[in-house]
Amino acid sequence: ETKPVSVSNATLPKDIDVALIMQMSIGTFSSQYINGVTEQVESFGGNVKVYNADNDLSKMASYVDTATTQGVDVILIDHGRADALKEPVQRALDKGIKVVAFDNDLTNEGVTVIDQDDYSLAWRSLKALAEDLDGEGNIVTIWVGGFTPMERRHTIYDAFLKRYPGITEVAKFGSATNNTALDTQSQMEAILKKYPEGEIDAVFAMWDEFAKGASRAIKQAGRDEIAVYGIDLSDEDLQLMQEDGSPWKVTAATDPAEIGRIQVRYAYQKLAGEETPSIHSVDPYLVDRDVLPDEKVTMDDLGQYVPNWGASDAAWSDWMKGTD
Ligand code: SR1
Repeated sequence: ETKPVSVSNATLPKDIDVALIMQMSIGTFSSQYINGVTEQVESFGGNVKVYNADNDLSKMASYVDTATTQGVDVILIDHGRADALKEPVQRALDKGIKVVAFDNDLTNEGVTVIDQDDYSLAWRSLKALAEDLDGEGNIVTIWVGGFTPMERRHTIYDAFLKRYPGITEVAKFGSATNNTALDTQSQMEAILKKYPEGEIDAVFAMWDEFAKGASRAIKQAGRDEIAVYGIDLSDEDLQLMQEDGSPWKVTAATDPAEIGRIQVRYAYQKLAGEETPSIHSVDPYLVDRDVLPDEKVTMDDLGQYVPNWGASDAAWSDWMKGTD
């Protein structure tokens, strides 16, 4: 049994245990997101245990039950789908555990679900692509189904193809594997052989692991007529975008570490008995390589070049800032 402890005017359980249950942990988005979660929990006091379900939804569901049986205070869920998770999540809620989810379609009452406004993410990147092509050209699209954010991005992609009838999809592929970037690179190499110079104008990559693989294949093949329009951003992605002759021109993104921090803040607001919303969409920004300086930048410096980029003021309570 944990005893309550006062943090300024907020009363929280003592020794807060947080279970972060992830559908998968692939690539730099996931690692920066985990850093954000860990850093925010540690700053408030608490311990995080990370469970990686290796893309197995039934394993993910049983991790939720394991955390519930262990009596953690908070369960944070990353990806996953309601069809697999709604029942174990309800068991956690019934036991009084606070649940905050990211990137899924859970609707259990009491759960806050945050996302990156995937419609907006996809539209911003696609609109830049359409304008750069002046509404006409051939594109390759890299996407994988079955993930809530990907399905939402695809809804906008369908609308985009209707809105810009002069833009034609010549190829589409993608899969989430343990080596997504590398596997994408090999598949993109095959596509480049199939469609010689002049037959592809741009690539729309709906995940940074896809954008990395496509960019490396295009650069190695010397196909500098092809530009990549992506989604997501990490320190590694920024380096790639800033390389000389990088095909990766534009990306639409939020800061994955900040997503993790917001998710934790909502959980701690719940622990403190505060009101929290059912949904929260974090606003994404468009990052064009042209706004970046010659010297290397990191995610922490990006606010100097992308207006409004940086720490969000979402889900902050006065007690968290020590101002109540
Ligand atoms: C397979 S889903 C990958 C996406 O999850 C997060 O929403 C990131 O934005 C990434 O693109």
